[in-house]
Amino acid sequence: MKEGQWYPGNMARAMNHLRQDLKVVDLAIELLDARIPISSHNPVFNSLLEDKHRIVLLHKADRADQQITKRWLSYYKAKGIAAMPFSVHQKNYLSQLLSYLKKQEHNLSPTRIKRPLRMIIVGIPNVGKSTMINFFVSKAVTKTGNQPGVTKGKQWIRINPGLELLDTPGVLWPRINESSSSSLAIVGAIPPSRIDLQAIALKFIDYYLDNKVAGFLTSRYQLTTIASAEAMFEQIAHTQGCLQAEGKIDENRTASLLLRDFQAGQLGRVTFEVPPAE
Ligand SMILES: Nc1nc2c(ncn2[C@@H]2O[C@H](COP(=O)(O)OP(=O)(O)OP(=O)(O)O)[C@@H](O)[C@H]2O)c(=O)[nH]1
Ligand SMILES: [Mg+2]
Repeated sequence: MKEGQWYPGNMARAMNHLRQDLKVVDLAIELLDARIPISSHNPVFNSLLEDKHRIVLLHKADRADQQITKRWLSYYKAKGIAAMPFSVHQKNYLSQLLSYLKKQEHNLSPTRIKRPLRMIIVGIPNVGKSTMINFFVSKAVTKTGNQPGVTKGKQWIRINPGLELLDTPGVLWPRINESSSSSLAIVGAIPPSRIDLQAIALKFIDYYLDNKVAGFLTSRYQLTTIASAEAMFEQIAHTQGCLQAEGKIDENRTASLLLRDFQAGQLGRVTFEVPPAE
């Protein structure tokens, strides 16, 4: 995959719109994927959100390794960045966020007279921005889906008379390095049509091997041994019947199956990126 290959014009336009929208909001919530907090952070946000009160949510925490999420929270705390875990499958995370917002209300925009607090939700494609907003209001007010690029334009949602949220399209940045692009592909932020599926699937198995969680793969796919990524990939093709007529393995089908199972939460709670050493 070439660097920057999937930075289409519509994303550049979305980024320009974000710049405009930021002028009218009091607070920005950046949704990161709790499994890849490094690769899911859009570096452009650093300058874009510089003057904004920012909260980082480690979203899809229900899919991440709990111990590593705790380490990430300590990391942000040490850096003075407000960060919380989040998941639409755990109500207590929402209460935690709401009570944090309540505490902040008075500090934010003291000049704000009798108008709702305005909050923008930003993040990479498919990280769960629209779903998170629906969870907030307990109904489907925004369109969601397990593919990047579902939200096409901005949408304001009134949560209550005191709070409005702005849903935005997911944005990536122009030159993503190779390691981040694999991570982004694994969690589904980059569409499969734009990636070398098999190469990503092998990297994915390597992650499991490096992080000593390959047991999730052996039990799901009835594998007999933990071996190299290539050997495991081949075994998975066989046990899952991803074969072509002459008995050759169907690499694309095997790779798609792996990524689909991972994205459906069938391959355990795994975090691929740990906080940088202090
Ligand atoms: N496991 C899990 N899945 C989630 C969570 N939140 C969202 N999802 C799933 O993530 C996928 C993407 O959700 P969306 O809300 O459409 O993502 P988005 O960030 O709005 O995506 P774009 O509009 O394309 O930028 C959907 O399949 C959701 O069901 C969560 O907390 N946990
Ligand atoms: Mg969306």
